[in-house]
Amino acid sequence: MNARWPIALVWIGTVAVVASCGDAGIGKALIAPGGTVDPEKWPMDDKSLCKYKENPELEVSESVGPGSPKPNVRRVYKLAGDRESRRKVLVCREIDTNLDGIKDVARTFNDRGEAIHEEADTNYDGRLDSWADFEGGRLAKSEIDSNYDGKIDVWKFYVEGDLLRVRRNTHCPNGKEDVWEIYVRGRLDRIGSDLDCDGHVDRWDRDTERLRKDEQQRRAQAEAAAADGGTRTAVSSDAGASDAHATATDAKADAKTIKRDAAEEVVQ
Ligand SMILES: [Ca+2]
Ligand SMILES: [Ca+2]
Ligand SMILES: [Ca+2]
Repeated sequence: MNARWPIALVWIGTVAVVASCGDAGIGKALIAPGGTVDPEKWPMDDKSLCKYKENPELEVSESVGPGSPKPNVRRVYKLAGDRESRRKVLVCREIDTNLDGIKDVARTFNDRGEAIHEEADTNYDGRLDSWADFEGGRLAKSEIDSNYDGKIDVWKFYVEGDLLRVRRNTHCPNGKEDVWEIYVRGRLDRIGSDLDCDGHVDRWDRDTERLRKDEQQRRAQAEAAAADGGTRTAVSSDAGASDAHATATDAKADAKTIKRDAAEEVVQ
């Protein structure tokens, strides 16, 4: 197991800084094409993401959000239920968050009021760059075009709202994932890197410092338990060895899962 975690973190940090510099450059105007910072001149067509115009049976309500001089929030409703239980249900809500007269984030909802999908133009260049899917109202998957080039390069997967895996395209020209981040109990546990762009992980980097601290804590607890029980044989080098084995097996299992996921994506 390679222990180059700090390098990996610095590298990802660098990517993030470059991305944010790029963001600042691209987003200087912070106005989508056709938009303007002058609310008096907001365009008639606010580039609705809720697509209510194609569905005349839907009801629309416009409201003023915090800090906005004019309505910048649109809610779209449908009528649901039979005659006795007829009610208005929110199906889509969209907002012009940077107040340029162009809608830039929209979320859809099911009949139970749970979020289904969200899409957003986060740098206000007039093109969507962030998509999220929800299951049972909780975030399940998000896809992000982090460098705003029109291609998704970050995929995040959640289980019951907790981040589990992140895949990134950082350097491979085929646009496919080349970095895999595995999270355990919400914490980044390891990073797999595909160095030669063949779709397989070549190197796993781990947070060795955290593993060392966890091991220290485990030993301290085991020693305390052994002292209580009158024996001090609980801690042995075998325990560390079996942990290391479990970790290696774990990483292999992940590599297999990732290969399988990649294969499934090819099929799709
Ligand atoms: Ca806007
Ligand atoms: Ca955008
Ligand atoms: Ca991209």
